Amino acid sequence: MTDARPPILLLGPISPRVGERLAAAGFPTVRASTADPALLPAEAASVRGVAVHGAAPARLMQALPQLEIVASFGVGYDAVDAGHAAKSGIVVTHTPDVLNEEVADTAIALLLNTLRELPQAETWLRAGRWAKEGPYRLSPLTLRGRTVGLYGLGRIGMAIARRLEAFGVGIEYHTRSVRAGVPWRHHPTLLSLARSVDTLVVIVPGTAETRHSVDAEVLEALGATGVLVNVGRGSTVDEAALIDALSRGVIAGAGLDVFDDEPRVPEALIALPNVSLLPHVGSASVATRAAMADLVADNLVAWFDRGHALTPVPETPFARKAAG
Ligand code: NAP
Ligand code: 8YV
Repeated sequence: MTDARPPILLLGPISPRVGERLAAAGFPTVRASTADPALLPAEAASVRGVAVHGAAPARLMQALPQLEIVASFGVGYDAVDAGHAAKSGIVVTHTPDVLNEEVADTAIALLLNTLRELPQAETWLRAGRWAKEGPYRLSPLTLRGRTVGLYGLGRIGMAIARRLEAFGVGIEYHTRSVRAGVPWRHHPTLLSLARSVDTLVVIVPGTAETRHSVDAEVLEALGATGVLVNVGRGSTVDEAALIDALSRGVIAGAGLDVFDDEPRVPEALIALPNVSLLPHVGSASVATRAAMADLVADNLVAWFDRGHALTPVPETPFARKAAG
């Protein structure tokens, strides 16, 4: 199935490793900084594959007449129009599994930072306040005795749950379908989960169904000692409702790695003392990002060499038609 290597478009701030891997495999590459069709290079007409970090909307795919595959950097592909790709016979790939453990580590770190105020304690030391004023305050919150509700129990949710088991806390979860072979209590609704736990960890994809599903009612159900951690997508949480709940003591704290309008984070959120905020670093180690870059490149190579992608998204389970 190997034929002349087609040009691949590298789109957005994608890891240089993707381009290096493709060049080593003999693929010519062209670059574009955004998905704006007006800014595509002249070679766009012959591009058959895209490697993208960020958005790949329908208008981009429509502007690439020979496009066969969009290889997205990241497991969440909410910024890629997979519905349009499916209708157009274009395969979309993502990078599942290779980042599970890194993101789960980040989720646990964020949970502990939020509860135990560890970033604030370090700032206290660095500012010389330990020596001048004495120890940092005792954290009002602790992980001890908590029950954690996982909103999402897929690849990453399972890696988080396995870690939480070792921490000796209660675990319950909400997903649309019951996950076989796990001992934890399933809740058929998010509200039922929130009523039952005091700590909610969000690790669902950003979809129309999950959008703003963590709303005022869910936050209120967590209660006054409640803590929210979001490592999924910012769109899942109603940020205005969260800021209101944190400001009024409806819940006790929140740890957020993802936001509704990244990289813009509301000043009202930054100003709150009871939040721990990270700039979407769930998978952001050199090693894990390299594994993600390799999977992006491997998907493109497998598609053009062997006629099938390694990790297509469920909407586009296609094999490649013989090149015409
Ligand atoms: P996954 O294996 O597909 O798991 C998704 C889980 O969410 C499943 O348990 C699924 O169960 C559940 N789910 C999906 N839609 C739902 C809904 N409407 N209501 C309730 N549950 C729902 O995905 P993953 O690999 O674990 O990744 C999850 C997400 O994490 C990604 O899509 C991405 O957005 C985010 N992420 C963030 C970072 C970061 O840096 N912060 C890094 C990697 C990934 P059911 O299908 O049974 O409902
Ligand atoms: C990446 C992620 O940081 O894989 C995902 O879904 O959110 C992260 O691993 C992101 O895709 C690229 O910035």
